[in-house]
Amino acid sequence: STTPLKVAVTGAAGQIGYSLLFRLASGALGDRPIQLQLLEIEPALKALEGVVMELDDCAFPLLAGVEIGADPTKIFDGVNLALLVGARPRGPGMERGDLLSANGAIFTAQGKALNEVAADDVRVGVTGNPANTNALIAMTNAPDIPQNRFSALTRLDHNRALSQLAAKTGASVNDITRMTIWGNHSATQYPDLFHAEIAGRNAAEVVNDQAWVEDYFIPTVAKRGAAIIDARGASSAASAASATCNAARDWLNGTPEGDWVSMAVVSDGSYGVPEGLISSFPVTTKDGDWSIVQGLEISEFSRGRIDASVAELADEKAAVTELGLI
Ligand code: NAX
Repeated sequence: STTPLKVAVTGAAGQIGYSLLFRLASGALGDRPIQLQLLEIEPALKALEGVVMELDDCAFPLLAGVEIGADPTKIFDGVNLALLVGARPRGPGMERGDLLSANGAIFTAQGKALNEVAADDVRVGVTGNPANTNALIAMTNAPDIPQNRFSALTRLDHNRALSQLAAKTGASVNDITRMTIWGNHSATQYPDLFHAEIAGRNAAEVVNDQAWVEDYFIPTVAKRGAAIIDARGASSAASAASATCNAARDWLNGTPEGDWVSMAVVSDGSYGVPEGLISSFPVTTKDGDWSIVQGLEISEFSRGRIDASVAELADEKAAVTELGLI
């Protein structure tokens, strides 16, 4: 029998968790059995027990076991994949510095625990916001884990961009390849369709409407999270869970020939993004490793957008450095 893939999920009793756990257990990563290791803070453990009861009640054939707890050094023990979803949301009157410190405390501790107890092949995907900077904090606090094992989620933004482009052109999302999200998972992100293709044709040429790209496509994708909060009264959860699964599956199993995905990963200086920042890039994956797609021509328009988002990442890095978190 196949050894189960040991998957940690933090913030497992939260909104995203409520969607994510059931997707993972029903085979979103493939047909290998999985063991779920669920981390929550003490006050949420009772609610998490209820979620585990529901997981049990699904009788998922691939679910080999579930363990829950509030101690990351126990929950992360031997994990092959850690999905860091739980984070401190911005409360009323909270300044950016307060938000970064609150999350810094979470992601320094989790980085250290992963460093100590995770499996040698661990991959760490950060969904909790501010995702790029939380990933940077975890990575920096886990010096024995190779830096390329950390990534922050921009796949939801990527999927949103696919969906908007499909709606505009009448194409199916299945026909769209090579979409890219650059930069930070924030309102400054740059969804880039200039290299995207629709059934093999350049997407920007198919759209042929620069005003739509600038005034509709980019802001709609970048501000979609806020639009969902407005409509639903709660932040995106099912779509975030779905994207978290897509990102993990492709990281572990590889991207299709001729296509790529967006992942926020540590920069090696590609495309002028300062080395060491965790920024979203077009990446291909193979055998559990990613590589940044090279050689794309960046127009002046794209350059300005990428630089603006990367500048925000550099600011966040400076702020967490000043706070002593990295
Ligand atoms: P919820 O507030 O519903 O759930 C978060 C859970 O994390 C809570 O149950 C809380 O108890 C738990 N938690 C807090 N501190 C923890 C710790 N130290 N260890 C373990 N668990 C801890 O939020 P939810 O809607 O599930 O969103 C989770 C995170 O995803 C948020 O930071 C949110 O901003 C972020 N998002 C990221 C997205 C992305 O594309 N990267 C999109 C969706 C979402 O906004």
